[in-house]
Amino acid sequence: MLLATAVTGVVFAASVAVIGTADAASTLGASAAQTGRYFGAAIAAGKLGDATYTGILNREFNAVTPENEMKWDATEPSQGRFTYTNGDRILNQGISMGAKIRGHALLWHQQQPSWAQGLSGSALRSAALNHVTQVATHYRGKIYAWDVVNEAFADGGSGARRDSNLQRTGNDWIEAAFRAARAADPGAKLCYNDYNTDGVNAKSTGVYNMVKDFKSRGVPIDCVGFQSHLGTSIPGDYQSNLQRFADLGVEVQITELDVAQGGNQATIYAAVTRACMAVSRCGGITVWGIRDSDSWRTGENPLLFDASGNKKAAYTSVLNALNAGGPTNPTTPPPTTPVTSPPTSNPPSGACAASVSLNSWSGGYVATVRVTAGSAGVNGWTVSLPLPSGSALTSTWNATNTGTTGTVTFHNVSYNGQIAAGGYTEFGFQGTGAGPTATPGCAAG
Ligand code: G2I
Repeated sequence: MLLATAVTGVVFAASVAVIGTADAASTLGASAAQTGRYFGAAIAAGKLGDATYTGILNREFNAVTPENEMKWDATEPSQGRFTYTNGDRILNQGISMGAKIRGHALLWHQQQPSWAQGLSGSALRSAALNHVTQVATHYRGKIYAWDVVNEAFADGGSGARRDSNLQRTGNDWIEAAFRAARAADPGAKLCYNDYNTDGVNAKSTGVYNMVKDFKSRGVPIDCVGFQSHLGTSIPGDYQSNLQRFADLGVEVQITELDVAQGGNQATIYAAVTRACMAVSRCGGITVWGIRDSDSWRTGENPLLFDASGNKKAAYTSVLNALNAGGPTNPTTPPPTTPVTSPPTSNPPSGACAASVSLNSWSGGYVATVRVTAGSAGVNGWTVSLPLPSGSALTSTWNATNTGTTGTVTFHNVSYNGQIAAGGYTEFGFQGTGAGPTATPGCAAG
């Protein structure tokens, strides 16, 4: 049986001339790596002291996702105050393993801090984009792929967006988030992630249409995550659904795999793995926890290791499917747009100076403005900046703006008006058309 599988793999590899080696590896990560893929797990900072847990983690996986630690409620518990302690624990665990780190999740209607739940309209839009910018900047250069937006589509047959406070800020909130994420970390792949999109259905088609639209308009999206929280069956068109997204030019990833324990668990795990292996643009698979006892699906025993850390039948079926090989993942890095950093001049005492960094694309830009205090520090500041003709400001974070075209002025918000002598703060805005090229004026007070 094993021999027959190996022979089939060789014939297949030879016929398509992109080779996934059929040499057997003995761990999930090493086996996935043979075809340029990763095999990851969602992990919890609170469990990193558990030797059985970290033993399996270090041995088996070459990617990690924070189960909760990089979510909005964890990273910005009060507005403008960012806490990265637990997120950094996950990051450092991943770095110590040489693993890819999937960031999860910048914007989601769940697990929002209560202050954000209480916002709406432009205040929420600005807060959300600021959150994306700040968190993606903190982890800049370290994240393989970000779930920029999670679960924004409705269940059922509508194929429409889910109602949420974020959706009520305007249908363009998702593309604004992707643009802000690209500006903050041009090296991370930017993903849209959802559940119940694992086969061809109204919901996955809604996502498909959004991705197609984004690709046609140059909105920066690199990948789509299929959570794959599965019950006792797998959609018959699971692989063809992955393929139709891949054909749009995005990487596809299985991001939160777990499967109810029942007669079919090992078979379903193998089918998911084979589907990813068969789609060259499928970058990898992440299971949502390590042992059954670590799962959010209490009592369903949906993972690859039992509560004692022993490998289950599902583990073996996944490993065999990985070792059977498949077309190699091309692992293309996302396109990056250069960020220009103009020189900052030293402002005089009691005054301030401002400089702009731009990240532009065809039809729009994100600007980051640095406000630097002179040798006396400032208590309050106003920046004025002429926008080129045809440019219009669409959102601002960490400042309030007056006007959206022509010369726009920006004033500090409550938490960033005071800047110590020689120190600086930054605010940002997004606009349509060409970005500003003039040097901004800055007035203190
Ligand atoms: O719900 C399963 C997953 C669906 N897709 C997005 C994922 O981010 C989501 O993960 C789960 C975590 O596995 C749970 O651990 O998201 C839940 C929140 O919606 C997480 O549960 C929360 C509990 O609700 C909190 O009470 C608890 O404080 O976990 C927190 C940390 O343990």
